Amino acid sequence: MTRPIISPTRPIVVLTGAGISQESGLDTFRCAGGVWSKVRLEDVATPEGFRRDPELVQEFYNARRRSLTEPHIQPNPAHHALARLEKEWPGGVLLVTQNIDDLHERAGSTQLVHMHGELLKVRCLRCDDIMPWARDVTMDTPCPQCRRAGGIRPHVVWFGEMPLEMDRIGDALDGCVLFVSIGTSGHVYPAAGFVAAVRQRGLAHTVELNLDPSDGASLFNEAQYGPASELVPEFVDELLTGL
Ligand code: BV8
Repeated sequence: MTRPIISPTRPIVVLTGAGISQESGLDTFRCAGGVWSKVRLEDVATPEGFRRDPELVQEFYNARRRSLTEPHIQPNPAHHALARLEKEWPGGVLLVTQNIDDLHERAGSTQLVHMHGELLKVRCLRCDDIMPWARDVTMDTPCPQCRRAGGIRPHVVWFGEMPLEMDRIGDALDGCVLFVSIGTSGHVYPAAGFVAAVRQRGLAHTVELNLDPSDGASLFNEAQYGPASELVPEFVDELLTGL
């Protein structure tokens, strides 16, 4: 399908998944050797798993927090291209990420929703405080706010929990003229349902940029397959050249 003229005065919504961070050195979930091939998501990414063995879950996120804060883990050209798009697209860009890493922020994106939470934050179940956290957590770690131990958990959305800022995301999907899905398998809902919601309104052009076709590939008007660090900068260049 040829791409229609995208009015630069109208907003864009971008959805990203683990694939955009893969070339930065972070594992994806469902590719060969991915996170879910090493540990059962039921054990480490559900409230039931946390109740059953909280220290196992804390260590799963401690290991990912330690990896993310290693110096060689840096934003890649795809993250930087999206930060540039936000700066230069007159109609505004909302970046909705399923990722819990901070690579979009570090690349300069600010209009950003972490719908599955953030690895570098924790939440206290005793006082509901949400705080930045880059160190290890155990069930003995006291909350700096209420001083009580045993209540600190990753500020991450597990399976069966409601993703964050869904109203803001829904409003953005309703008003966008371009929806771009990058680096996601389209396997996890409700994120995987966003493209269908946008198509239903019939006012936006939908694009998939991925290493290979996602579960929802047939729902996109346009698709390009290859590494995000190559596809995303080219795609953003094309959008901005037309301004
Ligand atoms: C909820 C935790 C409801 C943080 C994650 C229908 C409707 C609603 C819900 C459901 C539904 N059907 C089923 C459900 C339940 C469930 C679900 O979707 N299950 C799946 C398994 C079928 N959904 C939920 O439970 C959600 N909650 O719906 O709540 C509710 C209602 C009322 C009240 C309470 C609750 C919660 C979902 C969030 C779960 N948490 N993670 C963490 O530990 O990270 S999700 C997990 O998968 C990851 O966080 C990740 O964000 C997410 C999606 O994975 P992807 O990012 O797509 O990664 P993946 O590896 O799968 O794919 C990578 C892609 O990149 C590949 O396509 C690959 O080709 C590509 N790629 C690789 N390298 C590159 C590349 N592309 C470009 N360049 C490269 N270099």
